[in-house]
Amino acid sequence: MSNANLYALFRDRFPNDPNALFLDAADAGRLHYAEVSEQTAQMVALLRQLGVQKADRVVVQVDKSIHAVMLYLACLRAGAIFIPLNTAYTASEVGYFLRDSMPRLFVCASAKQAELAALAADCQVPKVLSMDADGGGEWLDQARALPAYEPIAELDGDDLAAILYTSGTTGRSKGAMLSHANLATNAQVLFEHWHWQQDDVLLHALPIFHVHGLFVALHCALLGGSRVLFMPRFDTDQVIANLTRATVMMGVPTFYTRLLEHSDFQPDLCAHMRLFISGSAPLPAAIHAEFERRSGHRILERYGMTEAGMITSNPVDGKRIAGTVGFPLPGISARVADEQGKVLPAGQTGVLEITGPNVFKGYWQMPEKTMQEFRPDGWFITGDIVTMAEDGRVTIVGRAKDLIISGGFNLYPKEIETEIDALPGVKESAVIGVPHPDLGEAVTAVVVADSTADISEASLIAGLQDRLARFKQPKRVMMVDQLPRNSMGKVQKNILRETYRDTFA
Ligand code: MLC
Ligand code: AMP
Repeated sequence: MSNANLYALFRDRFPNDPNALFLDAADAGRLHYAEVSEQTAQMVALLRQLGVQKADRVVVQVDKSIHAVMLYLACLRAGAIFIPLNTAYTASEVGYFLRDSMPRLFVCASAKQAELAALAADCQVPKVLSMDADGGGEWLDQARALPAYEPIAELDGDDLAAILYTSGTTGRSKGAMLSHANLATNAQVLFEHWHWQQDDVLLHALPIFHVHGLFVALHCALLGGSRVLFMPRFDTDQVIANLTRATVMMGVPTFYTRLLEHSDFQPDLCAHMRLFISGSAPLPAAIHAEFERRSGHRILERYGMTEAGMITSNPVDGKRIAGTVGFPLPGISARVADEQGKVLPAGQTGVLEITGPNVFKGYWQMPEKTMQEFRPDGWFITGDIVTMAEDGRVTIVGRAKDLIISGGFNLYPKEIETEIDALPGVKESAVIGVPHPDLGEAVTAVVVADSTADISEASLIAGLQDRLARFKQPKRVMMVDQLPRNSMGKVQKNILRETYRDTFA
């Protein structure tokens, strides 16, 4: 039987040409495909020296860089489980992930090492090494000093490749366990479905700690042996300056909104682009139309989630309809059901349920939680409210989960409410997503203070600094005397959303 290690699949597709470029990070360096094998083999040697074995977890919180991509590929190659963390997470958030995942190794930026190494020791993590985007840090120094370890770990498709944390309705983040086969099958389907070509050049401005930037974008390029214009973050000027060198761009809707706001964004920049892809959050139909007017391209919108990779996509050849997320990808079955799980006829609104080789292996050490999210017949309940037309085209109309999507990052109000409620002087709070022209939705907190407390919007936001990553902190806090509740005592968030809908207009 052939090796199901995802790295082996990529390696088989690397171009033979020794000059074939993989990552082009401009001033931050370039990496050829020929160098990937050598660099990852040295990193595998270091993983082995550190005692990282198959199925051991490696938690990584580092800035986006070529080296970070090599570390990811090295973990795949060694059969270790890669756990990327958002670089914005505070130490207290990182502590939760270390305790929960019990890694053998934690790799972090030098600037944070002193603080995080103490925390990691507290969490019984045996090894902490630093790695910096500019090539500094212990990880690279030590790896470069070692002879390469060439073998690729022999794995089964069900062996885990990564755990990606996704927040939950209860406020506790859950680690979605993704196998080598989950990632490989999804990558191959996207590669075919989006007609990926070897000479495609991908403009990559997404973070690499999420499904979108790490798997969807990089895996397509790796399967094609293609070149990637690898940017540290989304910077509108930089993206515009590089568009004429690219053929494919993947982004969250905020990328497209920001491009349209820039007066230099003109059709000639997009003349040889093949595909603009959007996902992770709803793309407003008005942006879709305006983008077509300004660029001549109809954005291809697709839909997915951490637990399942990509689920549906508009077609490359057929109609790309604004406001819809297209059809279930090949090999993935989808149905729409009511809350009890009764399957509904075409056209009716309900929760999307799916099954397929892309669906994850469950939440790390949360068997009950995993069971709740699957139907007895094995279908996964996405929590997205959709309609599916006769021909299978899916339109997302809402969410059954209390979730905010801000600039493509998912946030669960419960986690933010828990932190706000713990602040002195707060009686209770409700956190909602309010329409925002740049981010899609912006986190907004509605807070009731204790009768004697002297608290303000500014003092509350200041109180959250060390507790929540910046992107989770409310952009506005509204002080009220009481929260609207229904007869069951449940806070009526729909009323709050209506009341504050124009806050960022
Ligand atoms: C940054 N900030 C955010 C934010 N990003 N606040 C809310 N939501 C966000 N998404 C904070 C910053 O810390 C800063 O705080 C302030 O907001 C303004 O920052 P900015 O300079 O405007 O932000 P920027 O760095 O440009 O980032 C915005 C962004 C970025 C949209 C480019 O967030 C981004 O790249 N998002 C992509 C997320 C993504 O990859 N999602 C995929 C998930 S996978 P201050 O106050 O300190 O200045 C998934 C599955 C699927 O969902 O289907 O793909
Ligand atoms: P995450 O938990 O970060 O993986 O985000 C997954 C969620 O993002 C999905 O369950 C959807 O609610 C949302 N999402 C992803 N893509 C789209 C899209 N194209 N349109 C609307 N929502 C989307």
